[in-house]
Amino acid sequence: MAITLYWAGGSPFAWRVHLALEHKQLTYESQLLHFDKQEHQSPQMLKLNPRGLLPVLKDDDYVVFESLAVLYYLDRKYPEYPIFGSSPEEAGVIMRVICEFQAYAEPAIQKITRGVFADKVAGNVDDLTDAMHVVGREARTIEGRLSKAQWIVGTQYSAVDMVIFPWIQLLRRALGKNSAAELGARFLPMETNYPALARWVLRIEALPGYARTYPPHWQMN
Ligand SMILES: N[C@@H](CCC(=O)N[C@@H](CS)C(=O)NCC(=O)O)C(=O)O
Repeated sequence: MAITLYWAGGSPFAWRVHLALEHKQLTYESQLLHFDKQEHQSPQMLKLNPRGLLPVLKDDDYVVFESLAVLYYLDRKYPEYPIFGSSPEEAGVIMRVICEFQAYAEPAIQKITRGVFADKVAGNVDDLTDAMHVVGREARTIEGRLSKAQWIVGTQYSAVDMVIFPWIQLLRRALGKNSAAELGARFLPMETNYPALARWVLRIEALPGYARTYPPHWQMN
């Protein structure tokens, strides 16, 4: 077995795969690519994923992309430290909560983070405020789950935690910018507004191997 993960720092899709590899204690080669140098669009990468998107995972000769498919592959191929639960019922709930998050929360978070990082808050306040309402509603549901348990579904850290966590980190980073102060006023500080979610973030940050998944350029600022 020789696993290679092609990823980019700060990509929430790549981050979830990184968290899964660490949780499963797999040995893998980490290939950090840089979007600003268009490394994800090189002929070699386009051969692996014609869409030119990251993450891509290669395991010997097998190539898989689309982050959720990668998580699923890893769990089927390396069942130790399962990430899709310990029963069909639990797997169903994990997948359901992932699907709900991807359908309802992810587009809103993406809109907000893109707007903030592109410095386009001022021109899009109404749109971004609407997106924040959606995020608030979804975050309250997750807060409800985490106020009764340590992990989002079941009693173990699972794929649903790995899917949602990077988006929360990205959102916090975006809302922490001065230009987003008003937009983020009901979300930050998370310790006050979403205390169970804040404790869950700390729990994941304390996991072994977490530092290897952390976006390298975030360490600088
Ligand atoms: N649905 C894909 C989304 C992957 C994706 O959008 N990746 C972004 C990084 S967050 C990317 O590679 N963007 C490069 C580009 O758009 O050129 C997945 O789950 O893997």
